[in-house]
Amino acid sequence: MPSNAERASERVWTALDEFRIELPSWGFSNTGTRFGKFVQAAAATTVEEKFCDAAQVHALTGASPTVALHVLWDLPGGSSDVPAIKALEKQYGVKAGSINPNLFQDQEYKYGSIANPSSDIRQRALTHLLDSVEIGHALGSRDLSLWIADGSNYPGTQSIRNRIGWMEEVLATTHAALNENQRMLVEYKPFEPCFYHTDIADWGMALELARRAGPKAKVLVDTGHHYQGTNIEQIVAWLLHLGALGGFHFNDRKYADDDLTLGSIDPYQVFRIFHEILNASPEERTSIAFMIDQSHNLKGKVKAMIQTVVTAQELYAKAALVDRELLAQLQQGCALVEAEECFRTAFWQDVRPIVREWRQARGLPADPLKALAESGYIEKITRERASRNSGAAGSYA
Ligand code: PSV
Ligand code: MN
Repeated sequence: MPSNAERASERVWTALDEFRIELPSWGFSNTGTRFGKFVQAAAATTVEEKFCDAAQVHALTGASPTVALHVLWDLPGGSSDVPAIKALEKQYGVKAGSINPNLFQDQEYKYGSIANPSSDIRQRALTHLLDSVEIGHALGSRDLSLWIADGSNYPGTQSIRNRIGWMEEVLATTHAALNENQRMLVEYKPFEPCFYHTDIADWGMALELARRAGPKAKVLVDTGHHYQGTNIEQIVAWLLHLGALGGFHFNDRKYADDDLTLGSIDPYQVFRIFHEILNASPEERTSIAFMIDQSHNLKGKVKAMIQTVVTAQELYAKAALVDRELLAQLQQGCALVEAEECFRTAFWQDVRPIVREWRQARGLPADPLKALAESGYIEKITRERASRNSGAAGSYA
């Protein structure tokens, strides 16, 4: 009979073997705050460089074989750019992941995209969504990931009700264009860029819109898109219960949508979310898209991405340590302190030695950040890219 420790370690290895987290292409390029941009000499300025950086993260962590693409940032030519992306997939060994339409940056979208009062502008947004479905189909990508930035800034200036109906129409038409292997993920966010009302502000609105669009539409939870104190793991449990959890955009936050490194502020919250996921069946789990949505303004981008993947793996491993059978008994008996201790003991355990062992057994570097530093990759891309990132300040290596 295996001991408790052996069983726990087996659970961790299985969890690490199944854990995959997608990288955001936009996490490798120069991005900033509303007030300015700190340009980094090593930042990617082409989609090829983004694939190259993502491949480096995957080579060192073994957990990130796909890259999320934002259509207008990565495929400005639309479907005609698909062959170039396929060539990059082959060259770098990482695949295109979720396809993210851009419905937020064009001047036409000042008053909204799919919820804009103008039917011409809604049509323009729909055309972009249908092009994005086509791109996803051509790339064999499963998820069309929608973030709708629509909303208003001043009370009384828009009909909230009319806008619901307009969104329903566009989402239903987009859903009808999906092929049998495609899904639509609907992301929500309470505010920003709009500061009075956002058309898809919370998981209830996202869920209802997804349901009305059709069975291939699911909800996407971005951990940075909640009000302070929201119990995100409860939302996750509900969405799992309803078969409506499509995926995550992981990041951490202290105040709003801060794009801080996953687990840097509240690792216990990520652990609690992963615990809910590990309670789900293996089939349910594999249908959940784990994605990182962080864009670092100050940290070196490749380094920050590796740090994030490693943190995610460690927190997933901790959640796998929970003795779920024992916990269920303790919950049933309302043994409050014992149940909480059973849960917390897993969180407090240092899983780094076990994760290191797993990496070595899988032919990966024991310490991916150290391996990055020793590889010379950052120095190489800094040399190659510096001239295109003129004005870069400081050292981010
Ligand atoms: C919006 O804040 C968001 O979370 C959406 O997922 C976008 O795709 C992403 O950030 C772009 O940075
Ligand atoms: Mn997001």
